[in-house]
Amino acid sequence: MKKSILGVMITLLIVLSGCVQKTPEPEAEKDYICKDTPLAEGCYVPSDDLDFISPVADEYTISETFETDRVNQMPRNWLLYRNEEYKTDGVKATIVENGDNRYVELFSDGLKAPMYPQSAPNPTFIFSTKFNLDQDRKGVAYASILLPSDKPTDSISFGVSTGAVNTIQAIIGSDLKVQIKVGGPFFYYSGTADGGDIHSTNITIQKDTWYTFKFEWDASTNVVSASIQQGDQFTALYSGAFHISNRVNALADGAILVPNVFRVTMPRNYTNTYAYIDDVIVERKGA
Ligand SMILES: [Ca+2]
Repeated sequence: MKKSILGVMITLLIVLSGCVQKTPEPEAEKDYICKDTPLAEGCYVPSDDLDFISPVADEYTISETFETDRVNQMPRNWLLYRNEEYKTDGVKATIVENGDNRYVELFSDGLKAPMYPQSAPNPTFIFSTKFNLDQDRKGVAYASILLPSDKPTDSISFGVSTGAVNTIQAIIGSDLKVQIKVGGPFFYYSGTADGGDIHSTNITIQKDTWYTFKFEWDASTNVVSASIQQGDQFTALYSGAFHISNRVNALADGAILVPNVFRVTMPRNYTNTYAYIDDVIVERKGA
């Protein structure tokens, strides 16, 4: 028995020493050289990807149906503004589920607002997600909105803000009438006497009903427009020329300095407002 254990140990020792001896010297030398010069020739496999830096930011669109977001959570691709003055639940954007559809419940207490720009009527509720169509400078955005009858509602605005066409948005007031606002600053007010232009429409919405709005912009034709879906058709609410804000958001050579966002806002009006949003889609326009 003892002999056999001894035999196994001796065999193991021979095998182990064999392994150590088998390590080739040149490999060890190469490892050492590359440790100090990892980018030297022969120390890495060159890849074209390492040298490529795109000269322009990639364009990307939005396709938010919220079906893969978690119920009771904030939708993951969106930002909701708040600062330390806001109450914990002063603004909320929460995924809710009704049947097999998920969408976002929006809430604003209307009490606080961003501190800047100072003495401006900044909104309390600012909910946004980014896209980028800066090369195309045209696109189509959709969003569906519902105002509930069983919870308080007041005023809500939603639409796109891009470098090429400052802003176009729909405003639904406490009277449920739809207005279209073109231009204006990134939030409500730029401090440059450019508050945007508000156009009334003959549309009044009803509560507890989903409405789909469409916003289009096209720098090549200098047209920006908004419409609302009625049945299978979209009814025009506004169509006009591009509005270029006083605020510098693009350079003369076309370079765009501000992000493209789809944005929902609610004013600082000391009023609780609930609203629901679904199917926020930004697509390329035409071919
Ligand atoms: Ca949905």
